[in-house]
Amino acid sequence: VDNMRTPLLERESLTESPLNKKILSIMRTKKSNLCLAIDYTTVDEVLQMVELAGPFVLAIKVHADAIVDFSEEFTKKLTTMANDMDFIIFEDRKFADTGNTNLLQLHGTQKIASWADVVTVHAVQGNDSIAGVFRKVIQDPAYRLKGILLIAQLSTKGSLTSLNGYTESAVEIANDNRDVVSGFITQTRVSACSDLLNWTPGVNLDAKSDSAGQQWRGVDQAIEIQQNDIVIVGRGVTSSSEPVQQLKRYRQIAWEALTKNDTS
Ligand code: 6AU
Repeated sequence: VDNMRTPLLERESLTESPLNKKILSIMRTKKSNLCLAIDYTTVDEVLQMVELAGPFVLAIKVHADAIVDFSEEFTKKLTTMANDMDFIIFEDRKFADTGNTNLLQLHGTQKIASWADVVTVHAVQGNDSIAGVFRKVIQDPAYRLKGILLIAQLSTKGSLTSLNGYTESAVEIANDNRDVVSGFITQTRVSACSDLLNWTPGVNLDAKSDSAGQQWRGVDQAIEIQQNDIVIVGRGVTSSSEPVQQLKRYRQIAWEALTKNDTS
């Protein structure tokens, strides 16, 4: 397998995106390309896990709308922890509507633009409903949001993202909006461009699937064979009785896989 990845140090110095510069710098400093998906439903559980995971991860991913007691106090704590422990805050909102509605949701009850560094956006609604709206927010220093991840491929069984041309069209939207799109959510690396980061969910070292459509594979497959940059791990850590042990395990295996041929 050809290594499509440029060395991390080179990527960091080449990128014009402040968000990607920060991501690549944290990766190298913490030796971590691990994003933890914390899909717990209460603020206390989420924050307790953030406290444990902070030192080991590049990013913490949440689903704000799954947290039953979500509040502004929660996001204040989360941003303080992110600043102190040096990680990226990733809200997995998966925006998928008209540009006007995307904007309303970005500034709605959860005020996502104010506390998330990066959000997921589906490609399905097309370029004009994505680029302008997110660009306006990203360029406004009043907000924390600094980039979006376009969903190029989903991990789920039977996903429609594998229909002819879908993924390629998502990559085209990214190429046309490099100041807005920081990277992709994908299964297999979709772009050799060094400044588009490939984040991949569907990673678990001990299980292959849940009973609700999720498909998992190991880190070797995700990083070495499919050439992604960052692994997103959820229940492999969060359902374990020894999460810190699992955090160390995933972080080490993923980092070794990423930096195997990287001499920077
Ligand atoms: O390891 P898991 O299955 O416990 O968690 C995976 C996390 C979940 C999903 O909402 C999310 O990754 N995810 C995504 C994202 C990040 O957008 C896309 C996808 O294709 N599959 C997937 O699992 O929080």
